Amino acid sequence: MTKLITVLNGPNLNLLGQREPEKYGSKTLVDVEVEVTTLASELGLKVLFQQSNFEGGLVEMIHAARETSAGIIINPAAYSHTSVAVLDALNTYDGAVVEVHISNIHKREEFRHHSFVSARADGVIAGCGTQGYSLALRHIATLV
Ligand code: CA2
Repeated sequence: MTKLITVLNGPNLNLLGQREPEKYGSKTLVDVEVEVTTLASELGLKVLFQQSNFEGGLVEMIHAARETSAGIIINPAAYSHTSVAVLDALNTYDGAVVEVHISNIHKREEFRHHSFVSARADGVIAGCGTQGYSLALRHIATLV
């Protein structure tokens, strides 16, 4: 059976491509979804692409992935730097986890340098723009 990869996006990423293109590029989240879904079919995978502006929403999407998905690609956005709840949810998940940041969080403000999620992630991609999602999918394909 075709394996499913859940791709989760945190707060404000629904505005991708509409503001701050110098930081996050000009592609919308729908553009990224199309790109990742096309690549997934080339790799023999399926993708469920989701976004939430709420911490609890992300936690519930991670719980759902426990039953459905061989891997999670997650850009927790600002919750990367604050959320023990998202980390705890990922720690209940047995599959592969790859964390993505569009920008290079290590080149930005000090408060962005630490991600709680990285303690669980099998891989972390930062600073490769929205292409990071496709890179994450290629990597997760080798893990699942
Ligand atoms: O670089 C990333 O992908 C981030 O996860 C993006 C987060 C930021 O808080 C992290 O430190 C790094 C911010 C997402 C905000 O998304 C926007 C998209 C378009 C316009 C405005 C915000």
